[in-house]
Amino acid sequence: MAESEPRGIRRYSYPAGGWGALRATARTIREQMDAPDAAATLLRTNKPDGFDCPGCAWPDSRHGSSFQFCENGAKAVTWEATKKRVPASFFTGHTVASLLEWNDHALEDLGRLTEPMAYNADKDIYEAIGWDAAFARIGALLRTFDPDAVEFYTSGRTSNEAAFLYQIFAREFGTNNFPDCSNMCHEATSVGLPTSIGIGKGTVSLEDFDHCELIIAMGHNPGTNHPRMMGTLHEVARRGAPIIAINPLRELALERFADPQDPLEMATLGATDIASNYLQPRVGGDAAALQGIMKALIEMDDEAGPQAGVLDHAFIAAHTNGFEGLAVDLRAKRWIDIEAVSGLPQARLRDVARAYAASSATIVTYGMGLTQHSTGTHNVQQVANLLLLRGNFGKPGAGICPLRGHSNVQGDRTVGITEKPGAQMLARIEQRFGFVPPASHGHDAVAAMKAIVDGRSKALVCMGGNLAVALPDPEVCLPAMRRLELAVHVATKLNRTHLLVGRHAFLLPCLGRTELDEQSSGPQAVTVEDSMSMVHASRGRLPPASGLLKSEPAIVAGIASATLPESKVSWTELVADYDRIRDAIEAVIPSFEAYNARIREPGGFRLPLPPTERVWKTPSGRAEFLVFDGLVEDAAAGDPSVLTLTTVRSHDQYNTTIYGFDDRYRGVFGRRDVVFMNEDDMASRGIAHGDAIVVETAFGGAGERVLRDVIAVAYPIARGSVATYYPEGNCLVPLDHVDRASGTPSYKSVPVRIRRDSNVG
Ligand SMILES: Nc1nc2c(c(=O)[nH]1)N[C@H]1C(S)=C(S)[C@@H](COP(=O)(O)OP(=O)(O)OC[C@H]3O[C@@H](n4cnc5c(=O)[nH]c(N)nc54)[C@H](O)[C@@H]3O)O[C@H]1N2
Ligand SMILES: Nc1nc2c(c(=O)[nH]1)N[C@H]1C(S)=C(S)[C@@H](COP(=O)(O)OP(=O)(O)OC[C@H]3O[C@@H](n4cnc5c(=O)[nH]c(N)nc54)[C@H](O)[C@@H]3O)O[C@H]1N2
Ligand SMILES: [Mo]
Repeated sequence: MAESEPRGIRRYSYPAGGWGALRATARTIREQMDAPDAAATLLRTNKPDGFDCPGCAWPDSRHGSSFQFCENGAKAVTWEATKKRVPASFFTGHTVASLLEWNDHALEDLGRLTEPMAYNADKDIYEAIGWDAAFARIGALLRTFDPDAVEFYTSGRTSNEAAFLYQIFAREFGTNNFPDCSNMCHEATSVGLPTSIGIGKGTVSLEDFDHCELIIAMGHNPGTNHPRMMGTLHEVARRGAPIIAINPLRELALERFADPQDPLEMATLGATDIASNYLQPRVGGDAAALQGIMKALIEMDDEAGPQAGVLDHAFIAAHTNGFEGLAVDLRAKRWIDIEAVSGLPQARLRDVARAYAASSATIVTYGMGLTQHSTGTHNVQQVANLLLLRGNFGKPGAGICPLRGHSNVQGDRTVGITEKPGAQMLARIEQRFGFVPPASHGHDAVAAMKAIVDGRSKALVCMGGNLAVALPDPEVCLPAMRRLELAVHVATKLNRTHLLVGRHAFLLPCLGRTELDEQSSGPQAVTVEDSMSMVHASRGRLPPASGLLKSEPAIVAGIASATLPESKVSWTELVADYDRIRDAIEAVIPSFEAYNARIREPGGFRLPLPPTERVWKTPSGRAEFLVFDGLVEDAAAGDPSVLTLTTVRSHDQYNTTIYGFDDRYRGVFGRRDVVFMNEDDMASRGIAHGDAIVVETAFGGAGERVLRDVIAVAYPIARGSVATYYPEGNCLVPLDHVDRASGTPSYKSVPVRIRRDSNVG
């Protein structure tokens, strides 16, 4: 057994943020950029005349009157604006097979791609190719496939303009196969909330955080993944409004945070307590916890009477359906089951119910900890139920706040990236462009990969991202990618998905957010939509990483013109001036009226959110309480030898982009091969801190999956729960382990058994 602290594992004894964040930023800048360039670039992040930070979708405070420091935003920006380059000659010296031995960090750390490349299967290398030749070859190949055998993936950094052109191209080509990163992320929100409140988006604005009396923060880690949100939480905590964190892991930033924007805290090495109450449910225990809180509320209401105001009966009567059904279901649920499944004692859930009943304006914020479960859609709907019980929609300081992932993942969906298009959008596409778009439903991300695995899909076009690595089940997905006839990747940096070449593969390097996008009518702006439905412009200023880069809209237009010689769309004209693309978006998507005028206003504009006016676009015209019969998420629950594994991001990564090997706030330095475990779960298995362990799935059939070469790290995590990093942990997630309602992979609820690795140590 291991004795003292394992290598690289030590407690981080400072608050989150603070000087540690400033130091880490300085290091990142040193590694990737020259300091003066970095300063000028970072100062233009999220400013009205600057670019939108590619880091996250949290909105900008009053649209950026002053610079907002953000460590992980700085990493995202400098990682894109790096001085490192991958020239075409690099590929001559490295076969694709040899590059596949490299890890995610090393590949991306090579720097920016600089020239279009085409795969030469005879030599197993990528070779430089001119843009026109690349487009011509891609177009000729695409024309040979049945359109429904081609997948068009979008990663959520794509601008509204690029995403819109991309969907128009794919639909004119003839398919609705639009896998996108949102399918792995907030699809449970997009599917769950429309049934509840009539729209699949968050309902709060930043101003609401100035008025809320309580925040319940569930399943997200803002100190790492939405650091600019920490400024907001810090303000809320300082004015004394309670913040209740519900997370199986103790996350430092939710406990204590020093705001680098606060000179006094920085000077005095002070910090602010963020969560006033921290509940650690079992992984996958959220639906049960939410039902426990609601059950307690209903019991309080039953006791105090309807006039006491525990529930907002006037709101319930005027605006909702289904309350009685929910109340009956919750009264019948047994505390003993709720406690067992949530892992939380009744008394703790009652505390939350009391705090909630005392607040007249509550916001619930949530992230992947809620959505990436086989019950993801139900989890989200239980959050909506909780908010509806006290009328927490359509009043200041209240609402639901899903923390979206990529900086424009929400916008991509708004402008038409969807495998299930509505009739209205299709009719408007036909009206505006004069072709008949297909109506039959296409593939989401998991369905697309299944079609590739089965050989039904032959070609894949990726607008950014690292699809094969981001999806579950690399043992199944990676080999399947090698059977593709054609793969086309529009990208800024090299990653493993680009190396899973089939017969034909192309690597098309594009401009990033930070770079000047010059088209024939002059410099262009693109637009993006943040987590709070604000649409605004983003203008890059840096000289492009190479003279050979093209913008994403220009690349879509190039592929489209070459693929569809008879196209009804004037691709060249649209790309010459992005105002024309926005006019076309306005013609197809009704909520964008006066698009070009409105994005010229500083800060942009907000898309309509009917629930904020207590208007419910559901079939009944009311908000719906939705009963979730179940409590238990996975079949193996109840078997004490089975633990539930969740996969999380470290502080030094952006999804599959691994910036570095530290996870400072969780006390991990220079390694990622760790599994966080509860000390009691370790003791009962004879595992010591630092021991090599084997993690094996416990689905109970043939073909269980195994993760080796990892160590156990004792961590304050709920009993019965374990956590490891994404994407390393993806080998434990079967491709069909998904939320049936939304198709979201259940990356955060994998039943596993863990034992000491007897071959090591
Ligand atoms: N720096 C940085 N920023 C990012 C990203 C990044 O990788 N790096 N990714 C972007 C993207 S695409 C996304 S989607 C967001 C992701 O942002 P988050 O949603 O914050 O992402 P995760 O790290 O996956 O995990 C979230 C939290 O969920 C908790 N959790 C795990 N399982 C459960 C559970 O069963 N119940 C509850 N209640 N909590 C649970 C984990 O302990 C963790 O604190 O961030 C975006 N921003
Ligand atoms: N186990 C597990 N798996 C997960 C998750 C999890 O929590 N656990 N989270 C899921 C989630 S929420 C998401 S969103 C997905 C992420 O899935 P993806 O969005 O597919 O993955 P990323 O890692 O964000 O993609 C990184 C690549 O994007 C490219 N890129 C960067 N900037 C640009 C740009 O401006 N333009 C273009 N064209 N390309 C660019 C670079 O080449 C880079 O290598 O992963 C999912 N997978
Ligand atoms: Mo995401």
